[in-house]
Amino acid sequence: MRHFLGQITFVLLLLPVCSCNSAPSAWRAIPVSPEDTNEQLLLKAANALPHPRQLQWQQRELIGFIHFTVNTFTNKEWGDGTENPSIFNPSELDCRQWVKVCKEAGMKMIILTAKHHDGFCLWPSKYTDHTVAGSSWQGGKGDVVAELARACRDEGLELGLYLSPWDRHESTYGNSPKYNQYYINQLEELLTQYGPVAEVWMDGACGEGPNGKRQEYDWPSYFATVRRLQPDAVIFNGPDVRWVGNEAGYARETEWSPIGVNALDVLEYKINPQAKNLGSFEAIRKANYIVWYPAETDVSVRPGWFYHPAEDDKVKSLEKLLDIYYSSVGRNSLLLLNIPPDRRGLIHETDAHRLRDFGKVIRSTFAVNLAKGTEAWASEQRGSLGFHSAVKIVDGKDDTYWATPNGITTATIEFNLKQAKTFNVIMLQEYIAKGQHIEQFSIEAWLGGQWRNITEGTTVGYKRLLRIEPVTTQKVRLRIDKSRLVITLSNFGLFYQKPIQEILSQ
Ligand code: FUL
Repeated sequence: MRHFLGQITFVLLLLPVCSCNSAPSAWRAIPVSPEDTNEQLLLKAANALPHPRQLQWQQRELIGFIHFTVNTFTNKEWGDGTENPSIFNPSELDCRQWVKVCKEAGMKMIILTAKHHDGFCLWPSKYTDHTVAGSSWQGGKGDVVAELARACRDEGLELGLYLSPWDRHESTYGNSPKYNQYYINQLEELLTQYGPVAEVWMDGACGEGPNGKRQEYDWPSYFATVRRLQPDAVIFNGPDVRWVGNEAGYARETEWSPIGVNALDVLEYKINPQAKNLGSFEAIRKANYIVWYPAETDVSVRPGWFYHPAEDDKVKSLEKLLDIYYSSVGRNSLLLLNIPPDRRGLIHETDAHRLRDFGKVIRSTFAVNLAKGTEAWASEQRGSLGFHSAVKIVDGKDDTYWATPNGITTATIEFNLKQAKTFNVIMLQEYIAKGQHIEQFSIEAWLGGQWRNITEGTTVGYKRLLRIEPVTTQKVRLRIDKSRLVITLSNFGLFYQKPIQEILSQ
């Protein structure tokens, strides 16, 4: 994922909003003014809210990425578009095996490279002959997108599609209006023939066409096509979801979803996805608008995005995958983990095994929340009827939450676990339907007759996970030391991750 453009969809209460009617959807952003006081600015950031489709996307947490094309057969990472389609010939392609592997890992969706930069289409697009129809696989009658869509539907997974705008085969590439129409035609095929599509992945890579001209992508029309045909789909590198800024699998320690941007017109609207902090006070002070723009973290289980036999012994270790999970899902991001099928059209045994183990460890770790149903007292709570009391964060429900009254931005909650319990993973979740607010928190345990700090962090957002050395205690205290406008939390969790070998031997 490289060059980056994006824009935002938004819902906002009580504050001035900029609604851009020419944009592909109900699309709102909060204008920032140089006259805003610091308090006004933070209030604006606190009032940035996710669109329902962004909320739904975030709740998927972990999704699978499948890179598969002619590169799998030429052993390349980027094909140049001159490949003969006949080389695409997986001997045992089985999308049900991909789905099984992804499900065992705990994934909720699979995104397939329907077309990568080489321009080869995994479905029989009628706009080019550079497709599976020209391949030897299934005598040219096959359709990988259809097979995966069916397998996902049968197993209850959602489908996402990657359609690379950069196309090194198509002769109209570089002839901007013609190629834009070609790209839209292909989007239309993919978004009308395969049932619901939950995410459209638009890579920002852009090279020169055969005429030596650079292609000017018509992003607004691309986005409008997705909205028209699949209104519930999120667009990656578009209005809904941003790239986290690296391909290593790590979100920032401080990862905000409300961020500052400088322009809303998609052709001008640029953020630096690698910037250290996009949502800090300093970042939004410099911006022209504040928008809800959450991060997706993409990484491959192998060094490459595509399958290469030489990487069979370079599949990431279970410990590394767990570290990535805690540093992406556990840092207010969504993890998009790539598992490339091999030349048989199957996910290699090593990768499949690793993902099964990964799923086992995650399921085992989060099976029992030791804080669930415990006694909890908050120093502050909104209202007197108990709708937002402290127990709401240990009731095991995602749609109930503890909140402080407006303007109360520090608070503590004390939990009595009734008997000493041992935990080494802590989870916090803000109720992000109401925004992302927490800037600093710490956790204390009652140890040796006094409160001792056991860990601390900055942002929380949809989910924050912290791994610590095992602590055994009966009482835990959560301190929210700094927040914007108000505090909300929907869940608090204490978990114990057993030694990995113990989990795997069960
Ligand atoms: C990049 C592409 O160039 C890579 O090949 C891969 O698809 C990655 C996910 O995005 O921009």
